[in-house]
Amino acid sequence: MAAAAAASNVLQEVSVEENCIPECYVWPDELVSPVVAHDAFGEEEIPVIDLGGIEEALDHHHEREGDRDQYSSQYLSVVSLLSAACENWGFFQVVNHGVSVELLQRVQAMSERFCALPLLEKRKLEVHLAGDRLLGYGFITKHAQASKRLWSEGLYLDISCVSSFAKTLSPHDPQKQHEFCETLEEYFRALQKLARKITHLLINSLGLKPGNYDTYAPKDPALLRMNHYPPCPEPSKTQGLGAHVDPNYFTILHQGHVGGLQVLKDDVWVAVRPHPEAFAINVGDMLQVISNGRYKSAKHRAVVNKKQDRYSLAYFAQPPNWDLIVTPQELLDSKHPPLYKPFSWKEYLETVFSRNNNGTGSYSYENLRSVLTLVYHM
Ligand SMILES: O=C(O)CCC(=O)C(=O)O
Repeated sequence: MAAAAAASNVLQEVSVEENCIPECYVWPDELVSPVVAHDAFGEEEIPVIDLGGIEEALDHHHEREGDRDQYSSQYLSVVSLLSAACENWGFFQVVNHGVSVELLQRVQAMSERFCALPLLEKRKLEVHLAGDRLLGYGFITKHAQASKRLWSEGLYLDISCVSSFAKTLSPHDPQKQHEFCETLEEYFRALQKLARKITHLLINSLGLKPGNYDTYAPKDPALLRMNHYPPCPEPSKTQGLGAHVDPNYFTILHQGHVGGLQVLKDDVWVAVRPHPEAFAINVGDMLQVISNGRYKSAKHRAVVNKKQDRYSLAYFAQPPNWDLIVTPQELLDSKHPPLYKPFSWKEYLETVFSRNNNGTGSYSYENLRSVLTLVYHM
């Protein structure tokens, strides 16, 4: 009963019966199976990489021009762990990443406060298309098959819309506006810094010239999505977020203390153990292209549970600002011919959106997972 009450409070559009979920949330068996519980952690886990102690190497990165003898063994060991994780998993967790626990707690608390608002309040930020991105609040339908809905709600935002969102939510309360802006802007800045660290490590791990960092820097502003997965009376019948790959460069996810993130590895769903002080990072399609398929854009999903609300924050680092996304020449030779046709980021997003829409307003799971392979593979 507690679960049902909480769910109806958040997924306010539907009235949830005591022990079952409405039909519109029940996904076809083949799209939820095999079901793996949110806390079914196995022996195999995604690699956890400690970023502590590599600041100095990162600060002087540009001076080293790829001369590996000049890096500490600690730095080189981080680079090789990251490279193996991106090749084998497309996913890894990082600890000692430089983002303070206090800030993580503040953003998490703000996300909880936002989700607890009445639906009408949240809908003041109704989701809309702004250039190449969605911004605002909505029930995410992106991954839904046919008319099936996801057991989640989300707020998309970037640093440029934070202050207008704050004014819309609390028009008569400057203090609340200030808190909202300060917390989120600080989070964006901290994550931008972390994204830069990760980019440096990626460049080095791929064997690209570190002096060219600016060429590979993610384009700002990044997109953030706050996800909320309310407790669900029948978690095995629905999905928080269906299986998908991320189209962007790479994603930095904070998942609080409740499990739910699962990664597909060798056709097996692996539950990612939550670590409130860590970030989970995954390769997106654009990094797969830049690495010429060496790094895998990993399929992942979010499952829900009966008892606990789950919150996550996904920071989507955008690809570098190139006219065409292509594998750099440095990584190509006769043994490594380019695997992907050149395309622009704008074109890629349009292809993803149009192929997934099917002209019906609903999205196809099959198409969603294979745009890179089906359309852009040589
Ligand atoms: O909440 C999670 O664990 C996954 C989030 C995610 O995959 C996304 O926002 O695209």
